[in-house]
Amino acid sequence: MNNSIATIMAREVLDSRGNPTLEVEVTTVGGASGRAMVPSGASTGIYEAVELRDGGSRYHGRGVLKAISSVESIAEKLMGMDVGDQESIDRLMIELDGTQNKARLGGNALLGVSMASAKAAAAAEGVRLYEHVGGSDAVLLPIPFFNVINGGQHAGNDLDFQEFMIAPLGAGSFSEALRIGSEIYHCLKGQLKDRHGDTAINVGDEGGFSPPLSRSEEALEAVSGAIEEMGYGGTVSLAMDVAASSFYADGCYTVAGENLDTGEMIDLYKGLVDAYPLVSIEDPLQEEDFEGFAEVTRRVPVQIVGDDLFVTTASRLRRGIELGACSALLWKVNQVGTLTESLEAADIASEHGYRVMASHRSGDTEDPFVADLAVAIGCGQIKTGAPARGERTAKYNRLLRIEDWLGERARYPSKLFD
Ligand code: 2PG
Ligand code: MG
Repeated sequence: MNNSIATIMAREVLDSRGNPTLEVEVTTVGGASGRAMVPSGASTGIYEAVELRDGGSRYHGRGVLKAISSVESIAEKLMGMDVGDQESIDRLMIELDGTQNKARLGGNALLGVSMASAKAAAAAEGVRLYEHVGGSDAVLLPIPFFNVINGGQHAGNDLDFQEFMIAPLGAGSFSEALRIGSEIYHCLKGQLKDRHGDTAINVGDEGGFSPPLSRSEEALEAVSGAIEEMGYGGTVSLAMDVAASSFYADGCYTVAGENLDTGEMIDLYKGLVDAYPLVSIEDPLQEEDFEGFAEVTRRVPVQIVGDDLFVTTASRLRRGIELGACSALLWKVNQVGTLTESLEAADIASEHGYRVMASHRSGDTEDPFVADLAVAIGCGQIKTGAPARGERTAKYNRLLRIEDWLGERARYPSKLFD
């Protein structure tokens, strides 16, 4: 079959928040095709690849017609390349862009082409995306971290911390983990409604509830209550994404109305880790504070995940590794812009004993590519929102399918946190 790229086209579609985003389709001369949709963050790190948006009044300035033009100019250069040569495709796009942060062509344009090419290559080979990227070793399903209470920039309540997650570490399989997550989610819904009234079960951007709480202890208490009621005490652990840059200014963090310095934030985390079965805390401090992250990693005995700190970028990750900042990388392909660069970051992390947690974005789409990629890199952890709302369940349902397809070869990493 002729796997040369024949066409690349892009269109503007909507993401889960109702904002425009890019969809890209790549076809080969031999007739294979791949289509990918680009997700979009809200609590974006300042060092992330730039999302090219149009400005002006159309779609409140969020249109992506400029990014479509970028795809058109990229397309001219990629014509005839072998769709299976991901690295050459990605490197050529990086060169064409020529900036540090993809500001000229747009990280969204590059990601759309990169992922659509990967899918077309999988189709050309007659395999699924996880097999194409991960090969026959790709058998490890990830532990799902379900974001069941939303706060921060993802919800309209007073919680400063962004995500309160449940992780069924003690499940025997991915499908069992998903069932447990769903049962707890619905139990939590009932409890929040009973305690705080009907509006407490409104949901935030990632499908988690957005109850009228303001302190992280209250959120952790609520989630623990649902875990207990369902009898999953020994099976399910807790995790948070603090997204601390979103409430940091001028040297202090404003948490539940109080101003805290870095030392007080670390004390707060130590207290929470003592009181609740937390296993993972993401972005506990603001995105510039590598030294502070190293101190949290030394003093707080749970997995410390770098998201806005690392932005899935090799150079920032290497700096963190040198300083001992974090013990895990949050892995978002669109933060860096191409599949090749994100795979490189995941490799660096693993080589240095850092764990990797694959992640969706708060503005996501029905494209489940992150589910395949999590299995492909065998990272053993994924966060992709609540076990509810179509753009979130698209990923979890895809993982169910992958588990089925793998059959007896499928593995679930229940020992990852032992
Ligand atoms: C995060 C993400 C995803 P956003 O901070 O980890 O949960 O949010 O996509 O808004 O950056
Ligand atoms: Mg985050």
